[in-house]
Amino acid sequence: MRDTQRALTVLVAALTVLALAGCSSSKNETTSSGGQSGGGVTVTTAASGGPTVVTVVGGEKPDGKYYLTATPGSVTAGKATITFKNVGTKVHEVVVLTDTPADKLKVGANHEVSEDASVGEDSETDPGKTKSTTINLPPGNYVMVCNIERHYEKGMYAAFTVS
Ligand SMILES: [Cu+2]
Repeated sequence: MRDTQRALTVLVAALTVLALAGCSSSKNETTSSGGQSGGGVTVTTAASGGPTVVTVVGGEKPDGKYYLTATPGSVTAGKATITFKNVGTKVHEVVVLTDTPADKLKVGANHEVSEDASVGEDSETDPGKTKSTTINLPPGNYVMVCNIERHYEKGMYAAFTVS
């Protein structure tokens, strides 16, 4: 019986730590919201008013091509957190451009595309690493590219729509 009580005490302590950790991390994400009255722990997620989360995954394929995927590929206008996961073995990045169409961007002599139309980016990200940026996106057609030399030419881009 004593062992059970001790186990329960440990469990309650662990849950308290988790609740405190959740509380402090949610504070960073709720700076612009009014918050809820009535006490208790308020956890803000993308589903309850935070930025829309777009997960971008990029890497290399066995055939020598590179790829970039954005999920979801279409969001509503407003703040969006663009989280880039580099699942490849080379350094990659994501630049969000208003240039379109996605597969017809002009490639310069340096084998990169112009970033004049950039609205934000997760710059050079090491293999296995993740970077995030939160940007405000007006409605329009966008393209996400990895603008490291020759990567766009190898297929590292994804069309993206904001409505
Ligand atoms: Cu790349």
